[in-house]
Amino acid sequence: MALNSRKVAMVGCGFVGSASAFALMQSKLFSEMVLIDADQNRAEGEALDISHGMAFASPMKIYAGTYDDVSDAAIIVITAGANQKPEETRLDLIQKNAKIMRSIIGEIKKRDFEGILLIVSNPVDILTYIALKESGYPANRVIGSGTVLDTGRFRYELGEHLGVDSRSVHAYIIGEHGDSELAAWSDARVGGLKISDFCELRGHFNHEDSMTRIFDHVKNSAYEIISKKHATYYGIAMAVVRICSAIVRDEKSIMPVSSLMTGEYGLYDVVLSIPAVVDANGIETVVPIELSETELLALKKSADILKDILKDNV
Ligand code: 6V0
Repeated sequence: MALNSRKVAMVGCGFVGSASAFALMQSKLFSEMVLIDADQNRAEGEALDISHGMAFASPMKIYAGTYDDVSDAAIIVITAGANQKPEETRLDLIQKNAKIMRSIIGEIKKRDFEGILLIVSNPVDILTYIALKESGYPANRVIGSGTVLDTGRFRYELGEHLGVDSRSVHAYIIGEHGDSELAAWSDARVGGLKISDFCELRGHFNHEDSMTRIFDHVKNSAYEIISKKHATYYGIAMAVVRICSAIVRDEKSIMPVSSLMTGEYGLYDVVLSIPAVVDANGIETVVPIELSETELLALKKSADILKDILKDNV
């Protein structure tokens, strides 16, 4: 079936799926959106509720559907699966969510789908790897939201600390979207300056301490939000819009989505986040930014943790 570049499908309409669908409706990127959930009532309720906002945005078709409706979609966003409960890590979700991911990919594979799979469910790196292997699609078409959200949180916190627009902060969180992620400090720039130089420009001379505190806060922010409101969804919804925009508009934007490593930093056969050029075909190329020795070791450790889990679960 010919691909409809203005059509998106959302599989999973819980907190993350519905917030993402709501943000996508407002983004005006698509003219058609199909919502699918194991709980059909939930998908129908969300489709109705979100449609009622359309009169204040712009017209599009939003409906609860089935897998028969995904064949011509440009992007299928998968947010289905259990979320973290207080005290749970993302990796604790693997058993439940791997099974759900396999069943969803099984359904998609029965259809003639030629678009991009965007995996959001956690643990996102492991589930993206599973989606890649189960679907048999080329690696450029299977993307995880990875550390795009963490990077957004990082840029926000750095922007607040330094008193600049977070969009002027170029700094990445890379590796696992989870406890072993790391900040690529050596590559971080604000308005072209090294982050340490920008700190000094702002009169912050204890930047080592501040940077440690900011990174820890970013890494642990999902735990903090979940302990306070039981789920996180607005930040990731905006990250989903950002990734979809890069695909739909063929932007060639660079963002740390999770993708299959094929030798970058000596890493193979593992999915994790490093910056990548994202366009209409999904991942155009990964951008192996320069890392310090300590950062490289941390990235390899993150990859080892993910590989150990893959060994036991895939
Ligand atoms: P939720 O609110 O429990 O929603 C999950 C939805 O999935 C429910 O509506 C279920 O009915 C549905 N579902 C379950 N099984 C299936 C199936 N086989 N087919 C279709 N639908 C199904 O969870 P929430 O929306 O909060 O989280 C969803 C996932 O996103 C979790 O794995 C989270 O950990 C993950 N997140 C990922 C983030 C990221 O940065 N990648 C950020 C936040 C949450």
